Amino acid sequence: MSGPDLRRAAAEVAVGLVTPGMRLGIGTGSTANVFVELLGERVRAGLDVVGVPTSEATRVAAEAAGIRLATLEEMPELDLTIDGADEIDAAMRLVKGGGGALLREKIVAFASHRMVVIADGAKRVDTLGAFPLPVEVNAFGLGSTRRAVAAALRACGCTGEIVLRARDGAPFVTDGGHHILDAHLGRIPDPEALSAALWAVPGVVEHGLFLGLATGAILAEARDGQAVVT
Ligand code: ABF
Repeated sequence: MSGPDLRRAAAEVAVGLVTPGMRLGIGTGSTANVFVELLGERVRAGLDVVGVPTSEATRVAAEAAGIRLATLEEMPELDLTIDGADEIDAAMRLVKGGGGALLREKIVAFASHRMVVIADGAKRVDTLGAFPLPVEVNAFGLGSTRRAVAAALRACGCTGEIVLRARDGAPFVTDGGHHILDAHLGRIPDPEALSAALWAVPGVVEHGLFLGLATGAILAEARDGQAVVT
């Protein structure tokens, strides 16, 4: 049972949560892309929903799938968001942002009555932090912000390398025009404290700790060659 099979199994269950007339937040990443594909099939078969994409990449994919889209300005309250994650713990606290869409993902999740994570069961962790924590920062004063982020991490008992995310040899630029610092922490003993400490740093736009946002999770794992979804 491969990763793509598991992602599809989780996405298939998530599509089953979608009912006619729903206002949907549509996530970003490889699992969310499968959800978009499957939702597009339901839409082309007559399902009437409206989606708000969490990234330009998802907007393009959803448009190609024939899914009717709106902006959060047009539709500020959503019924359900389906999105991936990089890590999820037992309290459904998440690390997200590996795909660089964390700002819009968090705004959309916050605007939703329900947020359901879809992922390969391998994303389940006991303690967050093995996946580098993305911190979205304003390009202005980047060097100073990076020092302040490092101090905030240390104050929360976190240490590790902070890497400016790059793509094609240049700093990665998010849909919102910002950069991302990836903090290789190993473990995050107190996500709530770290979230607050990062938000206190001027120049930090958002970070990849999603706390108190996920209301459900659909995780697919391989057992005896079959995908088991929990
Ligand atoms: C997105 O899903 C990102 O926040 C995250 O990096 C990504 C990971 O999921 P997948 O493994 O499905 O690509 O929401």
